[in-house]
Amino acid sequence: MACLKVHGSVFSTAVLRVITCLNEKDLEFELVPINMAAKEHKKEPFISLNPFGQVPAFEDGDLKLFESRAITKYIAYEYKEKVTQLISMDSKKMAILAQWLEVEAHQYDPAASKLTFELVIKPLMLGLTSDGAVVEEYEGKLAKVLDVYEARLAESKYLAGDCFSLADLHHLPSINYLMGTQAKKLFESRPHVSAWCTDILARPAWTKTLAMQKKP
Ligand SMILES: N[C@@H](CCC(=O)N[C@@H](CS)C(=O)NCC(=O)O)C(=O)O
Repeated sequence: MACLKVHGSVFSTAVLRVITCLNEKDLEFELVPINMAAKEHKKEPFISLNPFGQVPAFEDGDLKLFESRAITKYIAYEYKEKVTQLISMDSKKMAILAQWLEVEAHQYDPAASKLTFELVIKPLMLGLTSDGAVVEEYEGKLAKVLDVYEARLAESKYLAGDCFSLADLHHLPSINYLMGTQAKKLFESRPHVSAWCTDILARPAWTKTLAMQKKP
């Protein structure tokens, strides 16, 4: 039995972020499924792992964590020697990487998550209708963020520099969902953003993560 455990649903963007990081590191882990429709994430035993009642929760032996970005940072440092290097040991390079981690969390994700909810979760998972006004508002917000990304990616292959890093990885779940919606135009109309999306979505670790959604 693997000592690394991820508790959550493979349809959650935050859970997919953690699983992709584990796959980049080629680490074995156990997925402990949480039935969100049955509100298992709001009850014991899950609530003892994350008192905020949100997936994912993570265990590495005695260490118990929640918040997907904290979990991926832990994995990237703890298993830094394994396979893909997702962080930098150089303080200046790490500062740039950390800057783009913050951009993803505080500039990109609020717009991308709202659009994922309106365009994917509401119509496909909850059987609800998307709110057109909200979609228009958040497409505008995401477009502004992606204008900054387009300029950055014109000078640098990946967000933090020449190599794929945690800063790129954190975007994968929402980009993947949004590419199946009308919001894909925001990514595809910006050539450098489009090339970056194609590149990171083709990573074997991401393919392996997506395959977990197809398992019965
Ligand atoms: N900042 C948290 C967000 C986690 C989060 O929003 N999880 C969602 C699924 S993607 C969830 O559990 N939603 C159910 C709820 O909030 O009740 C993280 O990155 O782990």
